[in-house]
Parts: sequence; C-alpha cells; structure tokens
Amino acid sequence: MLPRYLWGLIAAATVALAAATPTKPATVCNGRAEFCSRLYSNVTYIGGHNSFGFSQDPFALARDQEVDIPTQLKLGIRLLQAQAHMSDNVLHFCHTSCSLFDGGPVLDYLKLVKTFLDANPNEVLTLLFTNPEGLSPATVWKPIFDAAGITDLTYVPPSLPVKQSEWPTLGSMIDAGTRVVVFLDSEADGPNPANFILPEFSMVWETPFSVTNASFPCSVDRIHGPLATEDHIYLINHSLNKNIIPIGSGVIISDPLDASTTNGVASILANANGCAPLGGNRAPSFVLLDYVNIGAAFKAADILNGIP
Ligand SMILES: *[C@@H]1O[C@H](CO)[C@@H](O)[C@H](O)[C@H]1NC(C)=O
Ligand SMILES: *[C@@H]1O[C@H](CO)[C@@H](O)[C@H](O)[C@H]1NC(C)=O
Ligand SMILES: CC(=O)N[C@H]1CO[C@H](CO)[C@@H](O)[C@@H]1O
Repeated sequence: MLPRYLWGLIAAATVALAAATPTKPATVCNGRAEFCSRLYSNVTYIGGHNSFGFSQDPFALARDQEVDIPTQLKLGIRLLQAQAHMSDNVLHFCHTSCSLFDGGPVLDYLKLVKTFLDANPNEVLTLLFTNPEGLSPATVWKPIFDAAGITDLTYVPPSLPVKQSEWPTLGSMIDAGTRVVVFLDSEADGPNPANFILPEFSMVWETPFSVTNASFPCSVDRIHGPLATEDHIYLINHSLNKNIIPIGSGVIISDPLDASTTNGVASILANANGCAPLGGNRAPSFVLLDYVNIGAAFKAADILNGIP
C-alpha cells in the first residue's frame, strides 16, 4: 500500500503532465472539433498573399498586406504565401525584387511561424513559397527550415503526388505532430532530397493571377500532371489588382480601397462557386487574399466549410 501522501503526489504529477502534452487524439483541430476527422484537403483555408509584404504606409505601392505575420496568424490565416529572392547571399522574401520590397530574411520569418506553431499545437498550417530564382530545395531552402526548427513539424507524404482523397485528416496530422505542409512552386519536382518540400502544381492548381476583372472569371491556370484536375486541390487567387498605368503591359498594384468588397462574403463565394465545376464540385482549399485584415473572409470560409 502506498502512503496516502504519495498518491497525492502521483495525482498532482499526472495533472501537470496532462497540461503540458496535448490530448491525443486531438479533440479540437484548427479551432473546431468537426475538423479533426476532415481530410486536410477538405477544408477551406484563408491565405495571405505576399504575407511578408506588409506595411501601414499607403504609399508603399508594392505592399499587399497591412498587418504583420503574427497578426495574420492570429486573425486565422492558415496559408502563408511568399516569394523568395537571394539578397547578398541570404534568402529573403521580396516582392518581384528586393529593391522594390524587402521583407527580410526567410529565417527570421520562419522563426515567427515557429513561435506561432509552438504556442498553438492544434493548428495545421500551409506554407506556399515561390522560388522564381530556381534555388535548390535541398541546399538553399532546407537548411533554413532546419535552422528555424520547422523541419520536424512538416508533413511528408508516403508517396507523391497525393490525390485530393488521399490527404490525412487534420486530427491525424496534429496527433503525429506533423502539421506543417510546405509547397514550393518550382524545383521541387522529381527526386528531391528535401522530402518535405512538396511540388505545388502536381497537387494544387491555381486560378490566374494579376486579375483586374472584379468578377474573377475562373480557369485552371497553373497545373502539372499526372493527376487529373479534379484529383488536385485548388487555390483561388482572389486579389484584385488595379492597372495604374494602362499603357503597354501596364503597371498593376494591389488595391486596399477595394479590399472590403473583394474580401467580402459575396465576392469570395461567387469566385468559389465559379471554380467548383472545375474542382470536382468542391470548394477551394485555399482562398489567397491581399489585405487579410479587411473584409469578411473568415465568414466566407465558415460558409464554404459548412459551419452554421
Ligand atoms: C469579367 O468576367 C466576367 C465573368 O466571367 C465576364 O463576363 C466579363 O466579360 C469579364 N470582363 C472583362 C472586361 O474581361
Ligand atoms: C469538403 O467536402 C464537402 C462534402 O463533399 C464539400 O461540399 C466541400 O466543398 C469540400 N471542401 C473542400 C475544400 O474540399
Ligand atoms: C495577383 C496574385 O494574387 N497573384 C498570386 C497568385 O498566387 C500565386 C501563388 O502561388 C502568386 O505567385 C501570385 O503572385
């Protein structure tokens, strides 16, 4: 028989342990109990386009956001998109060129993401990065994920490409602690020693970008085989641009003044409904927006996710 005081100590230790480790199986996933049993591919996530490109300065014409990364995540952004360029031998997130808008080193950005992930163990997050300079996933990108401490949290599919119907549930990703999905738009196809950096277009298709038509006509713009279109998940590039110099190919910029309409429920649902016939009659997995702090995107996502 253990003395009574020892039982008390054991009970206290058990309670302390339970508080430090997330419950398994997870009972809340991305904020909702009903998401735990849903496939990763069957949830609509709101994304921040050029998420690093934030500024409060209305004259910063190359910005696409007003609020910083921790604030975007706090609002509920669960896909972060960003474009990388080399600057003095350090990988930075920049818009078109680092002289136009420099969002700083990718490592600093990923450290902020890691802080969020540590504080929010029941959240699945997607990172969608573009690689216009064709830099190596293994020798340039992976070391930065390693240094930020994110590699161990990434989801590595058993085989590629993953069909829409074959993604794991949010609950199983959270239970396994592999709750970060990383896509790169180029150089990740074929044999790739950085196995967590997934080739975007073999599994995700996108609508066209640099749209200036507020009705957002839907079409499949960027996609790779061999999976059929409807076996991909898809992203709607739902940001409206203004052509401020309508001569030649023009100069287009994002437009915060239209953001409350563009990021409103009606505009997002109309775009999603227009795309559904191309996407196996499913909602988009990702709705990519400028100025994510403006509008009602999270309400639109609830509707697309069938949340009353
Ligand atoms: C904008 O998109 C709508 C819907 O597809 C289409 O009917 C209209 O012709 C487009 N407008 C322009 C200027 O392309
Ligand atoms: C999830 O599945 C439901 C039921 O089939 C469907 O209505 C919805 O559009 C799907 N959403 C996504 C993002 O696949
Ligand atoms: C205008 C716009 O939103 N374009 C973006 C569409 O999405 C891809 C993300 O992969 C970006 O590269 C584009 O900048």
